[in-house]
Amino acid sequence: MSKGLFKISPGFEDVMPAEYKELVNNGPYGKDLGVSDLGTFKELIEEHPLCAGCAEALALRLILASLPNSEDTVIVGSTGCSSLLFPQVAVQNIHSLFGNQNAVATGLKRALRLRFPDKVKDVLVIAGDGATVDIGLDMVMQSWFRRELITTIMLDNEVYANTGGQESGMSPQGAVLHMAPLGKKFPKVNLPEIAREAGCAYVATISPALPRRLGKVVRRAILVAREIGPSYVQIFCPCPTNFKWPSAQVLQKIRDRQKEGIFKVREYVSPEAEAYLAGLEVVKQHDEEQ
Ligand SMILES: Cc1ncc(C[n+]2csc(CCOP(=O)(O)OP(=O)(O)O)c2C)c(N)n1
Ligand code: SF4
Repeated sequence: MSKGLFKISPGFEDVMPAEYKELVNNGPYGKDLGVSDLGTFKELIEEHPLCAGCAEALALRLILASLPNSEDTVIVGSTGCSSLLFPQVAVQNIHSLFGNQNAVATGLKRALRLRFPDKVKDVLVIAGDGATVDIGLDMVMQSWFRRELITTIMLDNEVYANTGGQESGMSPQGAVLHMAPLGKKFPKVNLPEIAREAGCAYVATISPALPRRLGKVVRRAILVAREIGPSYVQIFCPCPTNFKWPSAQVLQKIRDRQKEGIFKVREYVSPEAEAYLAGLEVVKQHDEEQ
């Protein structure tokens, strides 16, 4: 893949906004970056439409800074708050119909392997909890059963945020939301456990309050999905707008929930994936530097 992935069409150099020119001239391609490098390159245009303090936006920036091979990565998104950000990132991405993301990613990954047999092409799904655990669960699980070599990342904001606050399978029991005024009656779906049982070789839960660990987890998940099997990362990023938290308190709320044991950081690595990762010297070095 050319490092000049995003280009300004000839004749438009003078009229393109300065921040887009910066994205073109200082994107992440061909650099070995990690979350510690955020701020030294341009991964996202400033004026994105997500709310102030949105933990999904933070998680997305950290994911973008952790891709091991950004110029040869395609992200498959789904309808939801995160999809508003995708048109403005410096990575190739596809928008899929709500819930279809793992089916689209499966076809794409297979096609890329046929078209570029000698190249590594990473395919990453990034979708909300509604798209992953509710409407898309069938296709998510079928991709795991078949051991498709893709990474699935759920942005777990614990609500259908983009449509105004319905409860999702990931809303905690008792959660009172804009459109669930009586409180949710059932506990959160344990998707990490389901992912492990369904055949994922690497499963992790993490939050943007732990940026370096998030970077490490995303990197490991993508590397495992190259060779060993599907991987799943669940990022706890509750929605301040729907839970009515002040923007500046989101990370503290996440840390509080971790202290209370409501949110737990977890990592499952299959023995095969463990051996594979241990053999990748370059991963170890990078992880130590972060
Ligand atoms: C096929 C289809 N069904 C329903 C919708 C309506 N819809 C758009 S966004 C959304 C909720 C998204 O929730 P989630 O996946 O949790 O992402 P979030 O917005 O919370 O980040 C729904 C139901 C749609 N756009 N397409
Ligand atoms: S509604 Fe919630 S998840 Fe959506 S952009 Fe706003 S803070 Fe983020």
